[in-house]
Amino acid sequence: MWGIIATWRMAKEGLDVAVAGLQENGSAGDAVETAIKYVEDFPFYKSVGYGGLPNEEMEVELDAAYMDGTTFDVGAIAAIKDFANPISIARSLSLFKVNNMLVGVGAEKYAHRMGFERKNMLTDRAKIHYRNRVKETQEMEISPYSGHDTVGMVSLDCQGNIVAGTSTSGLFMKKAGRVGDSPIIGSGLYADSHVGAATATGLGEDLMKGVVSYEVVRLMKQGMHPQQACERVTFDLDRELIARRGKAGDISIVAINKDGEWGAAANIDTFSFSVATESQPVTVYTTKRVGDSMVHEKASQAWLDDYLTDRMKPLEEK
Ligand code: SD4
Repeated sequence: MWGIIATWRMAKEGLDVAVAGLQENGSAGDAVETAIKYVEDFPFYKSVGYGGLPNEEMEVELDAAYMDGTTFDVGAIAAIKDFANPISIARSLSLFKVNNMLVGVGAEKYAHRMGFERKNMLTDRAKIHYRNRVKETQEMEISPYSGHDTVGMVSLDCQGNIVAGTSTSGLFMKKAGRVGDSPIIGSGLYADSHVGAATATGLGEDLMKGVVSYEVVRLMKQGMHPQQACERVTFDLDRELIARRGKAGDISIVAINKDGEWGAAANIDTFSFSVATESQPVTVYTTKRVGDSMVHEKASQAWLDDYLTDRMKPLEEK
């Protein structure tokens, strides 16, 4: 039995490649790294890797993490600049006994020493987005923060190993040095091969308040189905945040368990996710909350195409 589920439609093409490996008895670790690298390399996704939107100072700072649910090895990097594949750097850090999470200059020194590919991650398109946003915030007093497409992925392989990974450029226009939930074990991701794994996307500052990925795995350990666990954690945190703080940021979570069952939930109407298992080809769903549960709908080919067309359309300077 194998399976893989990831946040957003943008993971689809990466999953296509990863699934070929899983079908051939490949490892969940390789599946997650391969698929996330694919997303990192694609220049039109604005919140991951190359083409990711920059911080306030027009610099792209990237966060990524990797967790092996069998050994509990964890590796993470935060606020790293100018490296092509943060997920691979995070995975390599997971193999050490200590120094598993590196930030900023320290992370860059490590990546350089290990021979990871250097790359200027700021694209001309991202610069246009940046300049447009500066104008918009000046003229319309809108919040500068947006960008909500972190790739989070969890996978189960035929050997029963479960792995989780994340990669993001974080929030558009964030402060230099700001780190979200994505590289934080327990918040952005968590994996336990005896149970399952979960990963989140949304407003890191709020996701961290619920340590959501660990919570989902904890509930699955108590016997909850991944779908129910994702719903419970998403809706509970949404409710708590509104009660305590007046509003809740975006929360979206996907999960898989050791039997290859999966789940997804969000407190927003625009969330999509990509999933494949031994009994299901790569499928993209959109999902909406109806009452106290989520209703998943298979995305049509037209929706899938529109998503890409929209992200790849020419961008004009305002
Ligand atoms: C963060 N959670 O840095 C990330 C952003 C995100 O989809 O998920 N974007 O807060």
